[in-house]
Amino acid sequence: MDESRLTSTSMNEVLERFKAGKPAALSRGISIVENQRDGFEAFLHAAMQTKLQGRRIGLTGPPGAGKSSLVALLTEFYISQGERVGVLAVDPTSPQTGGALLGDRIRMNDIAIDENVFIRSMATRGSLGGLAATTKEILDLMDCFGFDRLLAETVGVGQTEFEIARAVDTVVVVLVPESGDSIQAMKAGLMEIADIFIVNKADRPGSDKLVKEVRQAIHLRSGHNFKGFAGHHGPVIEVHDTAELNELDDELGWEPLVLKTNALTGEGIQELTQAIESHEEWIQGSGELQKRRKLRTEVRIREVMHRELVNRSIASRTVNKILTKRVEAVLSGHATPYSVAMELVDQFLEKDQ
Ligand SMILES: Nc1nc2c(ncn2[C@@H]2O[C@H](COP(=O)(O)OP(=O)(O)O)[C@@H](O)[C@H]2O)c(=O)[nH]1
Ligand SMILES: [Mg+2]
Repeated sequence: MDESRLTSTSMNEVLERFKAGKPAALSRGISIVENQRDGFEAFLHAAMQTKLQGRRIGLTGPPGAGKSSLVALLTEFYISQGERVGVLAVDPTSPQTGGALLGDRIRMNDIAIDENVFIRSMATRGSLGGLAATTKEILDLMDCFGFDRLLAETVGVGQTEFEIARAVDTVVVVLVPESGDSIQAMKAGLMEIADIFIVNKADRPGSDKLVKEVRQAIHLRSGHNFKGFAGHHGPVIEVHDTAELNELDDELGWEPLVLKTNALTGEGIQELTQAIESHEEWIQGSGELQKRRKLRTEVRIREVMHRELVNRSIASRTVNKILTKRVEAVLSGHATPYSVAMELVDQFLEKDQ
């Protein structure tokens, strides 16, 4: 059925079936959010009347690094532990959509029919509110559907991936020996978001070298932060701003792990699951999870506010009326887009509240 034809009655139906735990309703719900169907925010609000508590793992890295293969192996592992797993793969580089993205993995096909697994792929299309925002909303929706574990695969690394990374608890960055620009990418900020580095395709030449390089980069980074600082138990260096302080906290508590995997043979997967578990224990025990969730919630509220304000100002009659009139003033040189915009914002905030 064409989602755009959904009436609000059928949206309610979807909601009811969603709450009853029907995977088909989750699929429909995701489409509603993805396409920002009228009333999708009310839909999310109704669906989210429950605590979000899925454990969230994000995998990011260059195309072809083996993220999907690793996601398949992780999924297999978690369902073998009796967990219910939700997978969201965001791949703007792939022309394919739907299950096709993951469906070409024989392994994925195998697990895709398991009732404890839900897999959804998403291209950029349909993400009207921005890919990052939509992805986060879909993750939330999947979370309140009740998965124990959420796996998010994104192609990175760019601003979108950084944002999505903030929506998960543990970020796994997947690199491969042949992506020569890996270290370059790290300089662009990968170090900030990675909790675990995976050097996949361990069967390929150069993987040990890459592991070494990544470890060096990690140490260089902490070396830089701890310039003149004796070590973890030494005197605390002077810190001038909170961002720096947070980084310092991170450094003291968690140093990214670097592991090698071969997703074709499954080599290193057990170590990966252990690394994820250690990281989860650390974020829970250290209060970092609490901190991340708080920040995440704050950002989400602001994003929704931002979207709402934009939509309301577009629909505002006051704004539209003045806008039409003031365009002439700009054209004749009596005003500038800036003065008019300021006037409009002031008017909008006063009159439309
Ligand atoms: N040789 C080798 N190939 C791998 C490994 N992991 C994945 N691949 C292959 O690399 C290709 C891309 O894998 P995929 O999981 O789709 O990568 P993604 O784009 O990061 O999701 C596929 O053909 C995989 O079979 C590995 O550890 N070794
Ligand atoms: Mg993939």
